[in-house]
Amino acid sequence: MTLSPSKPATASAFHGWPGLIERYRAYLPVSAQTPVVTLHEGNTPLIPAPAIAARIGRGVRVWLKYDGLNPTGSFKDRGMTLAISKAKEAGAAAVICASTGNTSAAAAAYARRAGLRAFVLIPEGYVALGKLAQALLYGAEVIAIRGSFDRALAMVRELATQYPVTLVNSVNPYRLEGQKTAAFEIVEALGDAPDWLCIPVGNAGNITAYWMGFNQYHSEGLAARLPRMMGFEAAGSAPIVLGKIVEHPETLATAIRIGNPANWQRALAVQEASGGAFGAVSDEEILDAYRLLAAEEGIFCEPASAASVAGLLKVKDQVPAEARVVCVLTGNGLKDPDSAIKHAEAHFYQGVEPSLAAVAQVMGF
Ligand code: AN7
Repeated sequence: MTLSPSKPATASAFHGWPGLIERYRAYLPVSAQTPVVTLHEGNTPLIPAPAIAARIGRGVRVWLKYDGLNPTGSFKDRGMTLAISKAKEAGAAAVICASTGNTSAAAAAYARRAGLRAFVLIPEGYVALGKLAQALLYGAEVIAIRGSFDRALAMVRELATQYPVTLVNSVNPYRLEGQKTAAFEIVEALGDAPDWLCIPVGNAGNITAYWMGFNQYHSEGLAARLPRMMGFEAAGSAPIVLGKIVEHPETLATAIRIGNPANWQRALAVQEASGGAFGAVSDEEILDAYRLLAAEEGIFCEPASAASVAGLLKVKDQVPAEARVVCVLTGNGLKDPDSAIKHAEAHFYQGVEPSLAAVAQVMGF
């Protein structure tokens, strides 16, 4: 077998994935003047999930949109490539966000790549280790407040009106414009929209963005149908399900430990328009899905992401026979090593003698 000779490595000969803005330029609010700040995010795999499908039965097929494979390990990169490109185009010198962790990592990476300062406000003690590590190393200016994410978001909204900093939370419309591209990729992979889209909900930006994306492809004639949008909150942080602000949200899924979602009204509009529903999943249900995904599907996501699968399994009897279901896995499991080590039902034998006999004994031989 012969290999074809490699092409010269000039810029014009680049045939790799160009990142979201170049790929979906026709559907995004960019012009030739927009400086494209990209880490070649997007193009994440849609992976079949036979073990989850088997738990539902009745010919239901399930896929996982593994957005934890983005450059900073979460779906936030999709929104941040556009939000930072537009901030740079507008001449901003600094950006700011509140974050439960992933937004801060993405904002830091893209802002620093663009040469901008990145300020991030985080709830002290409630950001997973990997996310904090990223924000620090990417060079964000990290401000941990003795308060909740909701308080941090209220503060950055105010700070962005008083100081020369651009807000890059999901109230920035470019964030959702970028994030809608995940729906485009799903339609391209399946040849149409799925019947159900299951997704974790915190600020409800992503569920809003997916719905925008599915609708845009539908109106362009690129998708024949629209999915039911199924959003899942953590039970201890479930304001949309409860219909009221949660003052002291609690869940081990710290990414979605949010009591007053920024996109609450939009989320209700998505539910109504799609014939969808919101549900709450307990931390125990989240952990069961988290372990199932890793140990039976081979996919390591963070706890908040597993809420989509936990939610699907909770309402599995409502899934129509033969339906095609996509669960969104929003963040990589490596973000939160503490949760993995604490909650794995692992076979972990420590202090074993370095002899064949001792190891064989542990192996059960
Ligand atoms: C892994 O990083 O809000 O419903 O500040 O990190 O669009 O808020 C993260 C949210 C789901 C919820 N999964 O998405 C932040 C932040 C993961 C997340 C969500 C988040 P939205």
